[in-house]
Amino acid sequence: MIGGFLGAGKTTCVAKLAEQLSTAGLKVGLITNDQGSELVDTAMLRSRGFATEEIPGGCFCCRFNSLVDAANKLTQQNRPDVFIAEPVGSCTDLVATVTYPLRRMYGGDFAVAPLSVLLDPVRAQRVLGLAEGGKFSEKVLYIYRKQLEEADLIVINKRELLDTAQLAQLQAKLSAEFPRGEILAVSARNGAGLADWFARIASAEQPGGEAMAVDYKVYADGEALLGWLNCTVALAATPTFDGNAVLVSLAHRMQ
Ligand SMILES: Nc1nc2c(ncn2[C@@H]2O[C@H](COP(=O)(O)OP(=O)(O)OP(=O)(O)O)[C@@H](O)[C@H]2O)c(=O)[nH]1
Ligand SMILES: [Mg+2]
Repeated sequence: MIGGFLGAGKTTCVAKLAEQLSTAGLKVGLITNDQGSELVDTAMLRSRGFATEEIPGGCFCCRFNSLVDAANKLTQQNRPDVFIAEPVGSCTDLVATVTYPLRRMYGGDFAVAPLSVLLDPVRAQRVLGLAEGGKFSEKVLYIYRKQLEEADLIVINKRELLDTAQLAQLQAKLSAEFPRGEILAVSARNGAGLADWFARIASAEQPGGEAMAVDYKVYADGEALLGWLNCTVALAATPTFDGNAVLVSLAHRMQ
């Protein structure tokens, strides 16, 4: 499982890991997950030729059966050696809701790799109080911090966005506040650090141990504070236009 908050770079990393495993001769099956349906992540991964199943309409931490169904569908398609699953970016408590039941009910069928939790370093700097900028409300922050608390591997992605001093400061802050997770720094965009991280995932199983305590009332309230927009839009015009410019302008207006 490759988790982490919204926009941390999960899908980008899933595609990179899938590419690397395929090159090494392994068959991969990818599982995407989000609140809506017809997920853009699924379309993106399928367009790159990967066998992909999606679990729409809620996190798979609350829909364990649909996760197993997705794995079974992929098994029928191409018998993957490795499944890579991307949970919804607002999802936490994956050890209790996915790893434990997988082990208990399907222990002989799956070996579960360490849980990676990605983070966007610019957001993390703000959220953890290292830089000025937008912060989360308390209940969303609760989810964000729970994700990091649960991580076996805390993976700082987009590391090229920070200079060396900023990266060291973020690493120190993370290891002080979330001492359980091992901290890695990668860039899915330029490939830095990916080989080490992927080797770590491939060579170990998720350690056992107590599941963390989660207050599901706060968790649910936090999720409810986040907004999702699911829609498909077709734009057409007779004179040609710059699609990127349209998207940038739309994003600025939403912001
Ligand atoms: N600068 C930089 N951007 C990156 C990197 N990795 C991913 N991104 C960008 O971050 C944005 C989000 O990436 P995704 O892979 O879609 O992130 P995600 O975590 O799957 O997002 P959700 O599924 O929506 O939660 C995209 O614009 C990516 O191109 C990186 O290493 N550096
Ligand atoms: Mg994604």
